[in-house]
Amino acid sequence: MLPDVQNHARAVDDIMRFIVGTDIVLFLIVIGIMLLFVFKYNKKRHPRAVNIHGNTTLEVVWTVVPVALVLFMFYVGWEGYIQTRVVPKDAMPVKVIGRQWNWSFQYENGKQSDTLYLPQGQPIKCLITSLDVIHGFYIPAFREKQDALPDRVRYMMLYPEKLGTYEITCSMYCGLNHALMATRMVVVPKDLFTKWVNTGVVSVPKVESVDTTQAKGS
Ligand SMILES: [Cu+2]
Repeated sequence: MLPDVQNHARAVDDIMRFIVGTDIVLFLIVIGIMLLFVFKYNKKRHPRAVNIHGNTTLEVVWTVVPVALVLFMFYVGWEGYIQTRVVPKDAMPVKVIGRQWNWSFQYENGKQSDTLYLPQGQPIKCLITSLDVIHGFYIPAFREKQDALPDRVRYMMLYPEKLGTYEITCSMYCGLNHALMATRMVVVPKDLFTKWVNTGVVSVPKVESVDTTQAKGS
């Protein structure tokens, strides 16, 4: 199955929830034990402090548990990351050009656009660069971000599985009008896209739903 953008976004969200959830649980355990010890070992109950030397079980537990947690976080994060790095053979290249202060897109046949129109279900390899300073090509709904560097080309994979309009912004402060450096990505049916990219005369219909932050499963 094509690793669609919903899957990738879900992978990012899942690992985020797992990390925050683990943090909350660990925080509560640490604070809980601290409060318990304040109560249990106060001066009234234990007037004389006693030193404890070595506890192998405890040391094994506090080494193995965090290592397992961190490895698991890495594994899930890596799995999500690799989805965005592997380039399928049928990926369609689209040049993404950042400049102060707008984005433009160039397709295989040379057609240019300031809105990123993409065919649904087609893996897209964005080839990202900049004409001046460093910008950041960022699509929040897809949970994907890649720096646009002058004189260099970086790539980013997109799997637009769901029709809709998505926000594109610049994530790297790049000067006076950085905040205005935004455009849209519009995912349209494949046949409409083919007509648009080849003739340019077919107007792509405005897609109703504006999905700026969420990439919900279909
Ligand atoms: Cu910018």
